Amino acid sequence: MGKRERETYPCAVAMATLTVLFGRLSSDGLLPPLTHVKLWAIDRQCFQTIMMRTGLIKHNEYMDFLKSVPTFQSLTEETLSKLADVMEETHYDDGEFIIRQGARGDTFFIISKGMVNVTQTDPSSQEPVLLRELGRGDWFGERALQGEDVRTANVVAVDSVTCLVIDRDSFKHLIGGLEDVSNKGYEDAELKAKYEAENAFFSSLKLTDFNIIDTLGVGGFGRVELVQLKSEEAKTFAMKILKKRHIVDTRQQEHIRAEKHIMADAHCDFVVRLYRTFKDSKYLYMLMEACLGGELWTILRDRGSFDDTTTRFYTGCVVEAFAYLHAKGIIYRDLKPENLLLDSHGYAKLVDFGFAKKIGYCKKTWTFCGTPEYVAPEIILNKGHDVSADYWSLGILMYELLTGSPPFTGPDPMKTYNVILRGIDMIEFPKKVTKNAANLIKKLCRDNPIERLGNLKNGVKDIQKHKWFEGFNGKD
Ligand code: 6J7
Repeated sequence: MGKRERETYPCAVAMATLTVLFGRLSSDGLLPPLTHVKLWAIDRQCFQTIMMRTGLIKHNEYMDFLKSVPTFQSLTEETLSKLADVMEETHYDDGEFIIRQGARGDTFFIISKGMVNVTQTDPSSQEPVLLRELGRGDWFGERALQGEDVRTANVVAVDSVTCLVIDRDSFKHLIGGLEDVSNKGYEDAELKAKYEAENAFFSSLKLTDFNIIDTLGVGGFGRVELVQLKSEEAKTFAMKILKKRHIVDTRQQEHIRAEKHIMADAHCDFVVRLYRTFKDSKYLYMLMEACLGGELWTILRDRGSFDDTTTRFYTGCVVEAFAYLHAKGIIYRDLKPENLLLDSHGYAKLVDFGFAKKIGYCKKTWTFCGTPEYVAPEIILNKGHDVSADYWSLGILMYELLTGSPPFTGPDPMKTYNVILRGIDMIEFPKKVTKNAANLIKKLCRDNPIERLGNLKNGVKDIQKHKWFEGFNGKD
């Protein structure tokens, strides 16, 4: 009987139209009714069913959302379910303070919609300094729960914002112990101030403040010059000079814009810094960090291939760069030895962000891009791709560094794509590729993106903890 009722639930919502004469109470008795009122009434059982269903739908929504946030992907279903039970959805309007620096705090927040600005009051000027912007999937408020109850920064809603709020007890029992949460390191205010001072310095410069010392490279896009500051000759940079005409002819406007925004915002030791851009009537100029070790590609070409240790070192640099970019919701999409520059200490850094895109967490994108030999099967098949396409290309890079050429090649891109679609298991690995290296490459180059290492529940840590990286400390 109960089951039948549940099955026919939408029709069984027993509603009745009632016409009621309401009386109004006053201190000295019942007043005459204001108007005739028409009501829809729902009986207790239907009401409870609706409430239960709504609750279940919300619960599932929260579970799906939590699963999409990298930090919480290591939690068990049971813990996620408990979290979804205790979370309270709270809405904030544009400009509203969600957290105020110095106030006492008892709650932890996960953003499910909108953006917030995190600011901190500068001790000297007492002005708020913008530390960072956070969006959907980001979280905050852990510091007061770990330390002395006091909020260490302001968090202010930009537009309308929805947060899922968790109380202190649930935070402590369910997520406080997560490594990401307990060891969250921030680009602290000091570093932020350093970048701001740096920005102010570079903003004050003009093109005429530089001398050209040498040409680092020339291509169809334009050229890259090694430049120095006239006022401080020890300060050298790489100035990429792009022909505006070429950008328009090759429809690169969007790519250049993405490159500029993503690189300018990337403060990672494994990503080439972009300090500022200039323009004149003919050219765009990108003032970048000079990496005088040149392209990894040139060294690979001269040496033929690298040994296990060298490959591990360069691969480790790329893993760090990807960990940084992916944590910001950015996919890179153009990994290859040509796009890795070596700095004066020999570290490899990613450059050329023309195909990079901010997609956010657990979102996909569909633009076909990349270098044929490095393109993941889901890109070829136009199934939509995400950060896992970068991990595919990491496997290809490892193979190319170890052997001198990528595993999937053909006389033209179409043939290369056909070979890629046959899969990594069709490739015979040369003997010099060690068992552990081959194992990692195969795990990175799984056809199915959801089975790829780097894209599983422990994220990039699975790669860093793989046997091939054992004993690697980034200084070999
Ligand atoms: Br997000 C974020 N970035 C920072 C930062 O650079 N410094 C500090 N102190 N806090 C930062 N936050 C978050 C962090 O979760 O802002 C929250 C303010 O409240 C802070 O936790 P809280 O001190 O509880």
